[in-house]
Amino acid sequence: MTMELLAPFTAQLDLGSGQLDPTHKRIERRLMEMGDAYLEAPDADTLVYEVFNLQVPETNANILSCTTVLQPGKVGREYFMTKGHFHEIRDRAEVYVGVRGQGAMVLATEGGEHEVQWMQPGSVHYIPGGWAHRSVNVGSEPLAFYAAWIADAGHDYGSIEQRGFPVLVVEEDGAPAVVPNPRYGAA
Ligand code: S6P
Ligand code: ZN
Repeated sequence: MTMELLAPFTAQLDLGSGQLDPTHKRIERRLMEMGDAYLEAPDADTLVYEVFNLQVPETNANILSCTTVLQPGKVGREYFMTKGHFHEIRDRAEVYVGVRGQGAMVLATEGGEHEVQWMQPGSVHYIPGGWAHRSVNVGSEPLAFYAAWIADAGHDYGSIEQRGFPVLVVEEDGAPAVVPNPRYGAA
């Protein structure tokens, strides 16, 4: 079997800003392009998060990775969060490492099982195949984390746009609370 020999590389993760240098590709997500992700309609086109990617060929022999920097803020009672996704190839796993700030990772299976894990600097999270995942900034400073996953995984955003997650992370009396999502499963 022949294999493609790639050049090794090193990037620097800034533990303060969460940015990667060099960044091969940067993505930004603003409130208005997050569709109906929040219960309430956002009233401004605020920057919610940025993703700083290290690109490699998207095969199952490689590992893609990036950092995400998620700003603090809320829409109604819901904290700023990522869109959330399943991997297109469902069994592909992923690892997250908390770098800065305080967060919640909401996980759910297609069968409706769900779990919330708390993210902080140094927390390491294993996301097995079959679990959709969304990150939520429950603190007052940016939430930054590093993620690495099998490079052919792909992203299925449509399933989450249609069904949502079974639970939401909202502010209740000044602290994060996990509550049922009244719209879960609605087409
Ligand atoms: C990729 C990994 C993360 C997210 C990023 C943004 O598999 O889970 O890099 O892509 O945190 O979230 P989302 O849901 O908009 O892709
Ligand atoms: Zn992922």
